[in-house]
Amino acid sequence: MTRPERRLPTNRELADLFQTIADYLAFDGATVYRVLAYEKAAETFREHALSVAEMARQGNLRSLPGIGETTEKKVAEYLETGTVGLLETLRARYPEGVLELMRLPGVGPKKARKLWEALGVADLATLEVAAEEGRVRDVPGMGVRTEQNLLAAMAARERRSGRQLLGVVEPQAWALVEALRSHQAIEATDYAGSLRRRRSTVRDIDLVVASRDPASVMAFFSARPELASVEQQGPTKLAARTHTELAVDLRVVPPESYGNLLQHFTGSADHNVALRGYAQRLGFKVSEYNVEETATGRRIVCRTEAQVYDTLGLPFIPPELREDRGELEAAREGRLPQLIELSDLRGDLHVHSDWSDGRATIQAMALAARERGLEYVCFCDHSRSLGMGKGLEPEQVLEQTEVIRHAQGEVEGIALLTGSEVDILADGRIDLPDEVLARLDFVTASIHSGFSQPEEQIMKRLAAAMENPNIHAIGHPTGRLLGRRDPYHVDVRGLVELAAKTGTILEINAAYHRLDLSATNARLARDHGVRLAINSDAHSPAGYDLLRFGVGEARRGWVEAGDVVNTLPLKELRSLLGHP
Ligand code: DGT
Ligand code: CA
Ligand code: ZN
Repeated sequence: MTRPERRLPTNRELADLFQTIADYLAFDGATVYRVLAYEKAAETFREHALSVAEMARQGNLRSLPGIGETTEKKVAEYLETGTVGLLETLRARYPEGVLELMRLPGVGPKKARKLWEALGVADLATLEVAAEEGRVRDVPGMGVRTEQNLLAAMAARERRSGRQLLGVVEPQAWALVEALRSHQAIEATDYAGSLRRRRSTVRDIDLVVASRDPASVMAFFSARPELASVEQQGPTKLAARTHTELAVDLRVVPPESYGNLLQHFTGSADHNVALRGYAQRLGFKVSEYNVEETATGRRIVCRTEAQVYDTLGLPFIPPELREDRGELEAAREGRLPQLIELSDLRGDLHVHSDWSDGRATIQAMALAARERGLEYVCFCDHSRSLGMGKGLEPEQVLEQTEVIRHAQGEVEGIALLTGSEVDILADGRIDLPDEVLARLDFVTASIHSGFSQPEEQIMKRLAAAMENPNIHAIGHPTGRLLGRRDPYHVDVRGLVELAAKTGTILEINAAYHRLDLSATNARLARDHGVRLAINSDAHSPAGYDLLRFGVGEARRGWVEAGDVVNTLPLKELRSLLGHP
């Protein structure tokens, strides 16, 4: 963010600078002695009570313990030029993201370097993909164990990193956007960043605004009651924090370059880097302000994002795809997916009622589904092992199917399907007898216990369910709870292959603390020809609102309507399920 002119760097800023140099040197293979010197300086700076920059200006830096001539020179260089040549050299050599790798427990400079060299892993995001795809285990000296430890460490880090759930942040972002839209000097405004890309967790709210009167926008926004504090404010930029501890960044530009700003701040950083590289090869320079034709210096400002891509000869790339996972190539070759939309969903195949742990009656859930424009809904209440007397015994399941048929007689305009979310027990048995399952329209099987079992046992359980001809789908297939619980030990590739072989549907559970399958796993599944279902797992009428999160996650996984069974008209769905 904007830093007031001529402000001296804080001690923390200098400490971070020296720590970064130390980390880079370690990654580069420098001597321990050299790395330690920078680390020691960082530590000293961080803890010193008076301004280190001020001391440096007065020539007193070497009075600090452990600070020698080299450090003194580097600080002077930074004060004078705003950077350090050594650091710039290292930055040119390695992406900064490799340093994140070294901060994972169990990953030192050597391992990080190996991951970078062998797999091109450049940051945590690419490491996560590599580990999820099972490529880390093939690096010499690493194995399945290492791969799992890395995934666990990344999940733990995500929990601590202050990222918040999309579903928690989105309503707050909407409230701010709506407030801005009510301001007469604002011509356009959106949230950008990871929120617009529909990442399941986000770090902050990035807001972009088109206006010819930034001063009045700033005055208006900084006084919003949602903001607990305004941390930095310039003529067109503002950084604030909400009462819920969310950071908010706001940027204002004139309407004619709104497309450039929106594109830039939607990111991801990886997508932007790739796009800039691509543009450069075409003779253009893309920035947050314009697209510049390098040869002529002509600057093209874009009112819309589509114009930014169009200037580069590309079709519009939906925000959910902008992660540098092949979207640029696909765009160039005219094979971007036709991503699924919320309106493509015709039904919901996983909702609960007050027969198990839901809070509303069958009738209420049916009417609410109809209100959302759905054509069918399937009641998948829990089987008996749910406990607390809430799961259904076999005879209750049959009784419920009668009640659903009766309810159907009283509700028009929506088809009510009978189903169950049956437990896959710890020993692989299914919690309801086959003759009961066979009488239901649609059966989802889920794991709700025995999460810490070894992979072999988990896979046996999943296989037992998928091979059962009465079971149509696996619910929340990896069991992850964002920020709270890692997936059970599931071999996702094996799961996907078996789903393809047995024709089992895999669910994208739309609850925003689940989003399971994840985008990466959903993409893997669709690439294997596995059919998906996007289900709300609603426990109340409001629960249908969750579907949009499932659709967002699916879009991030390149999923098209044709991959998702609950986009089918009921008749086609029924014949797919083997109940013509
Ligand atoms: P987050 O906040 O961690 O959930 O993820 P983002 O993607 O919202 O990241 P954020 O808020 O740091 O930055 C918003 C966007 O600004 C980002 O998606 C792309 C752009 N951006 C930020 N830093 C850089 C950068 O170093 N290079 C480029 N090319 N773009 C950047
Ligand atoms: Ca952000
Ligand atoms: Zn469940």
